[in-house]
Amino acid sequence: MVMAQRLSAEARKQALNGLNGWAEISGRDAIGRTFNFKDFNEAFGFMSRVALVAEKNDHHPEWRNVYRTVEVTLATHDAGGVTGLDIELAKAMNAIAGQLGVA
Ligand code: H2B
Repeated sequence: MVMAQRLSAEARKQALNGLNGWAEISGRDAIGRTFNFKDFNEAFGFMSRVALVAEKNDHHPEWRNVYRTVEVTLATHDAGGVTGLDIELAKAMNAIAGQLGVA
């Protein structure tokens, strides 16, 4: 599969530099971000839009929604770590959040 190679620590760090809000998850080869929206409607709208991207790319987030916050963890389970697929999904999530007014 394309881009399903685990990123080295260095490549991961590099990719995170360009990804507002994302950081390494401690104790696990994964990245995470918590998004804070205006209300539940926007949080769920975000999740709906991201779900379409996830299905299209066959690459899915681990996430938890509490009212207006969405806590996301991204890893490629097949690869046992962070791959380019996670970086692409993180970028797409930032773009969608941006459309909803969340930097
Ligand atoms: N999502 C994530 N995050 N990691 C995977 O390894 C993964 C996935 N694998 N979505 C896909 C689905 C795989 O299970 C299917 C069969 O393509």
